[in-house]
Amino acid sequence: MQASRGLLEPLGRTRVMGVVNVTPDSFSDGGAYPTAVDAVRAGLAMAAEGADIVDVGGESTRPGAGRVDPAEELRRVLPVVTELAAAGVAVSVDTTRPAVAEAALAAGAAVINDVSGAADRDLLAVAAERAVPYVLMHTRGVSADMASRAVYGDVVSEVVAELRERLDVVFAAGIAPERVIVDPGIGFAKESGHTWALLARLDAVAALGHPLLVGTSRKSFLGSLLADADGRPRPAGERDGATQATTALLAADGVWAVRVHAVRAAADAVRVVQAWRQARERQARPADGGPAPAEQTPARPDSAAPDPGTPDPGAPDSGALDPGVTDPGAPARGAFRLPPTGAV
Ligand code: PMM
Repeated sequence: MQASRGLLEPLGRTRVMGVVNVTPDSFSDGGAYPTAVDAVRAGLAMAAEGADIVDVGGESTRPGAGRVDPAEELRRVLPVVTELAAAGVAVSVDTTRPAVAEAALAAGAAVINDVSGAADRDLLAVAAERAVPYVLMHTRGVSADMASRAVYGDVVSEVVAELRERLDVVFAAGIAPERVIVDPGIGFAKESGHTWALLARLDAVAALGHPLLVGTSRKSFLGSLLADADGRPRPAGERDGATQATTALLAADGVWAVRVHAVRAAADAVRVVQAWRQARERQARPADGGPAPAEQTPARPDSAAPDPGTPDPGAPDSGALDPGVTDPGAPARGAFRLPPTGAV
Protein backbone atom coordinates (compact mmCIF):
# COMPACT_ATOMS: atom_id res chain seq x y z
CA MET A 1 0.00 0.00 0.00
CA GLN A 2 1.26 3.47 -0.79
CA ALA A 3 -0.27 6.27 1.23
CA SER A 4 1.10 9.30 -0.61
CA ARG A 5 -2.19 10.31 -2.16
CA GLY A 6 -3.55 13.38 -0.45
CA LEU A 7 -0.42 14.21 1.51
CA LEU A 8 0.00 17.42 -0.43
CA GLU A 9 -3.69 18.31 -0.55
CA PRO A 10 -4.90 21.20 1.62
CA LEU A 11 -5.86 19.96 5.08
CA GLY A 12 -6.68 23.18 6.89
CA ARG A 13 -3.80 22.70 9.31
CA THR A 14 -0.13 21.92 9.50
CA ARG A 15 0.73 18.24 9.32
CA VAL A 16 2.74 16.47 12.00
CA MET A 17 5.62 14.25 10.92
CA GLY A 18 6.81 11.95 13.71
CA VAL A 19 10.49 10.95 13.82
CA VAL A 20 11.60 7.34 14.17
CA ASN A 21 15.37 7.12 13.94
CA VAL A 22 16.45 3.50 13.82
CA THR A 23 19.99 4.50 14.69
CA PRO A 24 22.23 4.02 17.70
CA ASP A 25 23.58 7.57 17.52
CA SER A 26 21.02 10.21 16.49
CA PHE A 27 21.37 13.24 18.74
CA SER A 28 18.02 12.96 20.46
CA ASP A 29 16.44 9.54 19.97
CA GLY A 30 19.53 7.53 19.03
CA GLY A 31 19.28 4.04 20.52
CA ALA A 32 15.65 4.59 21.58
CA TYR A 33 14.48 1.74 19.35
CA PRO A 34 17.00 -1.09 19.58
CA THR A 35 14.93 -3.49 17.49
CA ALA A 36 12.62 -3.15 14.51
CA VAL A 37 9.75 -4.21 16.75
CA ASP A 38 10.45 -1.27 19.07
CA ALA A 39 10.63 1.13 16.14
CA VAL A 40 7.38 -0.16 14.62
CA ARG A 41 5.66 0.12 17.99
CA ALA A 42 6.88 3.71 18.30
CA GLY A 43 5.71 4.58 14.79
CA LEU A 44 2.27 3.10 15.40
CA ALA A 45 2.01 4.98 18.68
CA MET A 46 2.91 8.20 16.87
CA ALA A 47 0.23 7.57 14.26
CA ALA A 48 -2.29 6.96 17.05
CA GLU A 49 -1.20 10.19 18.72
CA GLY A 50 -1.84 12.22 15.59
CA ALA A 51 1.17 11.90 13.31
CA ASP A 52 0.09 12.38 9.71
CA ILE A 53 3.40 10.95 8.50
CA VAL A 54 6.10 8.90 10.21
CA ASP A 55 9.65 9.61 9.04
CA VAL A 56 11.89 6.55 9.28
CA GLY A 57 15.65 7.00 9.09
CA GLY A 58 18.57 4.61 9.46
CA GLU A 59 21.51 6.97 9.36
CA SER A 60 22.32 9.67 11.89
CA THR A 61 22.78 13.12 10.38
CA ARG A 62 24.03 14.86 13.50
CA PRO A 63 26.96 17.17 12.78
CA GLY A 64 30.19 15.16 12.64
CA ALA A 65 28.49 11.80 12.12
CA GLY A 66 30.18 9.34 9.78
CA ARG A 67 28.42 7.38 7.04
CA VAL A 68 26.64 4.09 7.66
CA ASP A 69 27.11 1.16 5.32
CA PRO A 70 24.18 1.10 2.83
CA ALA A 71 23.37 -2.53 3.63
CA GLU A 72 23.19 -1.68 7.32
CA GLU A 73 20.96 1.33 6.62
CA LEU A 74 18.63 -0.90 4.64
CA ARG A 75 18.63 -3.54 7.37
CA ARG A 76 17.57 -0.90 9.87
CA VAL A 77 14.79 0.81 7.95
CA LEU A 78 13.21 -1.78 5.70
CA PRO A 79 11.32 -3.90 8.26
CA VAL A 80 10.09 -0.75 9.97
CA VAL A 81 8.87 0.87 6.76
CA THR A 82 7.25 -2.40 5.68
CA GLU A 83 5.30 -2.89 8.90
CA LEU A 84 4.20 0.73 9.26
CA ALA A 85 3.10 1.00 5.64
CA ALA A 86 1.21 -2.29 5.92
CA ALA A 87 -0.63 -0.85 8.90
CA GLY A 88 -1.72 2.10 6.75
CA VAL A 89 0.71 4.67 8.12
CA ALA A 90 2.02 7.26 5.66
CA VAL A 91 5.77 6.73 5.86
CA SER A 92 8.55 8.94 4.63
CA VAL A 93 12.01 7.51 4.32
CA ASP A 94 14.82 9.75 5.53
CA THR A 95 17.67 8.70 3.29
CA THR A 96 20.21 10.06 0.86
CA ARG A 97 20.73 6.73 -0.85
CA PRO A 98 18.90 5.65 -4.02
CA ALA A 99 18.94 1.92 -3.16
CA VAL A 100 17.42 2.58 0.27
CA ALA A 101 14.79 4.90 -1.19
CA GLU A 102 13.93 2.40 -3.89
CA ALA A 103 13.51 -0.48 -1.44
CA ALA A 104 11.54 1.66 1.00
CA LEU A 105 9.15 2.82 -1.74
CA ALA A 106 8.68 -0.77 -2.86
CA ALA A 107 7.85 -1.60 0.77
CA GLY A 108 5.18 1.11 0.84
CA ALA A 109 6.92 4.35 1.80
CA ALA A 110 5.11 7.37 0.41
CA VAL A 111 7.67 10.20 0.61
CA ILE A 112 11.41 10.58 0.07
CA ASN A 113 13.02 12.86 2.66
CA ASP A 114 16.42 13.74 1.20
CA VAL A 115 18.61 15.63 3.67
CA SER A 116 21.52 15.79 1.21
CA GLY A 117 20.13 18.80 -0.65
CA ALA A 118 19.64 16.82 -3.85
CA ALA A 119 23.27 15.69 -3.98
CA ASP A 120 22.64 12.33 -5.64
CA ARG A 121 21.13 12.30 -9.12
CA ASP A 122 20.27 8.62 -8.83
CA LEU A 123 18.12 9.37 -5.80
CA LEU A 124 16.37 12.12 -7.77
CA ALA A 125 15.79 9.63 -10.58
CA VAL A 126 14.07 7.27 -8.12
CA ALA A 127 11.81 10.10 -6.91
CA ALA A 128 11.01 11.08 -10.49
CA GLU A 129 10.34 7.54 -11.59
CA ARG A 130 8.13 6.70 -8.62
CA ALA A 131 6.35 10.08 -8.70
CA VAL A 132 6.24 10.45 -4.91
CA PRO A 133 6.52 13.65 -2.85
CA TYR A 134 10.18 14.61 -2.48
CA VAL A 135 11.64 16.73 0.33
CA LEU A 136 14.46 19.02 -0.75
CA MET A 137 16.30 20.14 2.38
CA HIS A 138 18.92 22.86 2.49
CA THR A 139 22.35 21.86 3.70
CA ARG A 140 25.98 22.36 2.85
CA GLY A 141 28.45 19.50 2.66
CA VAL A 142 27.91 16.27 4.56
CA SER A 143 27.39 15.58 8.26
CA ALA A 144 31.14 15.26 8.82
CA ASP A 145 31.93 18.77 7.60
CA MET A 146 28.72 20.78 7.65
CA ALA A 147 29.51 22.62 10.88
CA SER A 148 32.55 24.26 9.29
CA ARG A 149 30.39 25.40 6.36
CA ALA A 150 28.00 27.41 8.50
CA VAL A 151 29.42 30.70 7.28
CA TYR A 152 27.02 33.19 5.73
CA GLY A 153 26.89 36.87 4.92
CA ASP A 154 23.10 37.02 4.66
CA VAL A 155 21.83 33.58 5.66
CA VAL A 156 18.27 34.09 4.40
CA SER A 157 19.16 35.20 0.89
CA GLU A 158 21.96 32.63 0.60
CA VAL A 159 19.79 29.72 1.73
CA VAL A 160 17.00 30.79 -0.63
CA ALA A 161 19.44 31.17 -3.54
CA GLU A 162 21.02 27.78 -2.84
CA LEU A 163 17.60 26.13 -2.59
CA ARG A 164 16.57 27.76 -5.88
CA GLU A 165 19.69 26.38 -7.53
CA ARG A 166 18.99 22.89 -6.12
CA LEU A 167 15.36 23.11 -7.25
CA ASP A 168 16.62 23.52 -10.81
CA VAL A 169 18.57 20.28 -10.41
CA VAL A 170 15.51 18.55 -8.96
CA PHE A 171 13.29 19.66 -11.84
CA ALA A 172 15.94 18.75 -14.41
CA ALA A 173 15.89 15.22 -12.97
CA GLY A 174 12.20 14.98 -13.86
CA ILE A 175 10.57 15.49 -10.45
CA ALA A 176 7.29 17.36 -10.92
CA PRO A 177 7.34 20.75 -9.18
CA GLU A 178 4.03 20.03 -7.45
CA ARG A 179 5.62 17.05 -5.67
CA VAL A 180 8.47 19.04 -4.15
CA ILE A 181 8.48 20.07 -0.50
CA VAL A 182 11.17 22.47 0.65
CA ASP A 183 12.89 22.43 4.04
CA PRO A 184 15.29 25.14 5.31
CA GLY A 185 17.36 22.45 7.07
CA ILE A 186 17.40 23.64 10.66
CA GLY A 187 20.77 22.74 12.22
CA PHE A 188 22.28 21.60 8.91
CA ALA A 189 25.28 23.87 8.30
CA LYS A 190 23.62 26.49 10.48
CA GLU A 191 24.44 27.99 13.82
CA SER A 192 21.77 29.26 16.20
CA GLY A 193 21.80 32.80 14.81
CA HIS A 194 21.30 31.46 11.30
CA THR A 195 18.39 29.33 12.46
CA TRP A 196 16.62 32.22 14.17
CA ALA A 197 17.10 34.41 11.11
CA LEU A 198 15.58 31.73 8.88
CA LEU A 199 12.66 31.11 11.21
CA ALA A 200 11.98 34.84 11.19
CA ARG A 201 11.94 34.92 7.39
CA LEU A 202 10.23 31.67 6.41
CA ASP A 203 8.15 33.78 4.05
CA ALA A 204 11.28 34.18 1.91
CA VAL A 205 11.71 30.40 1.77
CA ALA A 206 8.00 29.86 1.08
CA ALA A 207 8.25 32.36 -1.78
CA LEU A 208 10.05 29.62 -3.71
CA GLY A 209 6.51 28.34 -4.21
CA HIS A 210 6.58 24.97 -2.42
CA PRO A 211 5.05 23.62 0.79
CA LEU A 212 7.45 23.89 3.73
CA LEU A 213 8.63 21.20 6.11
CA VAL A 214 10.51 22.45 9.17
CA GLY A 215 12.37 20.34 11.73
CA THR A 216 13.15 22.29 14.88
CA SER A 217 12.46 19.43 17.29
CA ARG A 218 14.94 19.32 20.22
CA LYS A 219 17.62 20.95 18.09
CA SER A 220 20.68 22.65 19.47
CA PHE A 221 19.50 26.24 18.92
CA LEU A 222 16.82 25.47 21.55
CA GLY A 223 19.45 23.94 23.84
CA SER A 224 21.51 27.13 23.58
CA LEU A 225 18.49 29.34 24.15
CA LEU A 226 17.61 27.44 27.32
CA ALA A 227 21.19 27.11 28.61
CA ASP A 228 21.65 27.19 32.37
CA ALA A 229 23.40 29.94 34.29
CA ASP A 230 26.78 28.32 33.58
CA GLY A 231 26.09 28.30 29.86
CA ARG A 232 25.46 24.54 29.69
CA PRO A 233 22.92 23.85 26.93
CA ARG A 234 19.62 22.30 27.99
CA PRO A 235 19.90 18.54 27.18
CA ALA A 236 18.10 17.34 24.05
CA GLY A 237 15.55 15.33 26.03
CA GLU A 238 14.45 18.46 27.91
CA ARG A 239 13.66 20.65 24.92
CA ASP A 240 10.11 19.46 24.17
CA GLY A 241 8.41 22.47 25.75
CA ALA A 242 10.44 24.79 23.55
CA THR A 243 9.71 22.54 20.57
CA GLN A 244 5.98 22.90 21.19
CA ALA A 245 6.41 26.68 21.10
CA THR A 246 8.14 26.46 17.73
CA THR A 247 5.45 24.05 16.52
CA ALA A 248 2.71 26.54 17.37
CA LEU A 249 4.57 29.39 15.69
CA LEU A 250 5.27 27.31 12.60
CA ALA A 251 1.64 26.19 12.42
CA ALA A 252 0.56 29.80 12.71
CA ASP A 253 2.92 30.58 9.84
CA GLY A 254 1.10 27.92 7.85
CA VAL A 255 3.92 25.50 7.12
CA TRP A 256 2.94 22.22 5.48
CA ALA A 257 4.48 20.04 8.19
CA VAL A 258 6.61 20.05 11.32
CA ARG A 259 9.01 17.18 11.97
CA VAL A 260 8.91 16.28 15.67
CA HIS A 261 9.86 13.63 18.20
CA ALA A 262 7.01 14.28 20.66
CA VAL A 263 3.96 13.81 18.45
CA ARG A 264 1.06 14.13 20.83
CA ALA A 265 2.03 17.55 22.13
CA ALA A 266 2.77 18.78 18.61
CA ALA A 267 -0.58 17.53 17.32
CA ASP A 268 -2.28 19.31 20.22
CA ALA A 269 -0.41 22.54 19.45
CA VAL A 270 -1.42 22.32 15.80
CA ARG A 271 -5.07 21.86 16.76
CA VAL A 272 -4.94 24.86 19.05
CA VAL A 273 -3.52 26.99 16.27
CA GLN A 274 -6.12 25.68 13.84
CA ALA A 275 -8.98 26.61 16.19
CA TRP A 276 -7.39 30.00 16.87
CA ARG A 277 -7.04 30.78 13.19
CA GLN A 278 -10.56 29.64 12.38
CA ALA A 279 -11.87 31.89 15.16
CA ARG A 280 -9.89 34.79 13.71
CA GLU A 281 -11.25 34.12 10.25
CA ARG A 282 -14.80 34.02 11.63
CA GLN A 283 -14.23 37.25 13.53
CA ALA A 284 -12.90 38.90 10.41
CA ARG A 285 -16.17 38.26 8.51
CA PRO A 286 -18.51 41.25 8.24
CA ALA A 287 -21.36 41.16 10.80
CA ASP A 288 -24.00 41.59 8.06
CA GLY A 289 -23.23 38.12 6.73
CA GLY A 290 -21.73 39.53 3.55
CA PRO A 291 -19.01 37.76 1.69
CA ALA A 292 -15.94 36.77 3.63
CA PRO A 293 -13.11 39.22 3.20
CA ALA A 294 -10.08 38.33 1.17
CA GLU A 295 -7.95 35.99 3.19
CA GLN A 296 -5.52 37.96 5.25
CA THR A 297 -2.81 35.37 5.00
CA PRO A 298 -1.73 34.28 1.51
CA ALA A 299 -1.10 30.57 0.92
CA ARG A 300 2.42 31.16 -0.21
CA PRO A 301 3.75 34.62 0.52
CA ASP A 302 2.69 36.49 -2.55
CA SER A 303 4.06 39.56 -4.14
CA ALA A 304 1.18 41.57 -2.69
CA ALA A 305 2.25 40.81 0.84
CA PRO A 306 3.89 43.79 2.47
CA ASP A 307 7.64 43.69 2.64
CA PRO A 308 8.43 42.62 6.20
CA GLY A 309 11.13 45.24 6.20
CA THR A 310 8.68 48.04 5.42
CA PRO A 311 6.94 49.37 8.51
CA ASP A 312 3.24 49.73 7.91
CA PRO A 313 1.77 52.51 9.99
CA GLY A 314 -1.64 50.79 9.95
CA ALA A 315 -0.35 47.43 11.11
CA PRO A 316 -0.62 46.36 14.72
CA ASP A 317 2.56 46.32 16.72
CA SER A 318 4.51 43.33 15.50
CA GLY A 319 5.87 42.61 18.94
CA ALA A 320 2.68 41.21 20.41
CA LEU A 321 -0.41 39.42 19.32
CA ASP A 322 -3.24 41.87 19.08
CA PRO A 323 -6.46 40.05 19.96
CA GLY A 324 -8.44 43.04 18.79
CA VAL A 325 -7.46 42.77 15.14
CA THR A 326 -10.69 42.25 13.26
CA ASP A 327 -10.11 44.53 10.31
CA PRO A 328 -10.00 42.20 7.32
CA GLY A 329 -8.14 44.81 5.35
CA ALA A 330 -5.34 45.02 7.88
CA PRO A 331 -2.20 43.24 6.81
CA ALA A 332 -1.41 40.15 8.80
CA ARG A 333 1.16 40.55 11.54
CA GLY A 334 4.59 39.05 11.08
CA ALA A 335 3.93 35.47 12.13
CA PHE A 336 0.45 35.48 10.62
CA ARG A 337 1.54 36.44 7.17
CA LEU A 338 1.27 32.98 5.61
CA PRO A 339 -1.67 30.85 4.46
CA PRO A 340 -5.31 30.78 5.41
CA THR A 341 -6.30 27.56 7.12
CA GLY A 342 -7.78 26.23 3.93
CA ALA A 343 -4.47 26.37 2.14
CA VAL A 344 -2.21 24.28 4.36
N1 PMM B 1 16.55 16.81 10.78
C1 PMM B 1 17.15 15.65 11.07
C2 PMM B 1 17.00 14.52 10.25
N2 PMM B 1 16.24 14.59 9.15
N3 PMM B 1 14.86 15.81 7.71
C3 PMM B 1 14.30 16.96 7.36
N4 PMM B 1 13.57 17.03 6.23
N5 PMM B 1 14.41 18.09 8.11
C4 PMM B 1 15.14 18.11 9.26
O1 PMM B 1 15.24 19.17 9.89
C5 PMM B 1 15.79 16.90 9.64
C6 PMM B 1 15.63 15.74 8.82
C7 PMM B 1 18.01 15.58 12.29
O2 PMM B 1 17.25 15.41 13.43
P1 PMM B 1 17.05 13.97 14.12
O3 PMM B 1 18.42 13.42 14.41
O4 PMM B 1 16.27 14.22 15.35
O5 PMM B 1 16.31 13.09 13.16
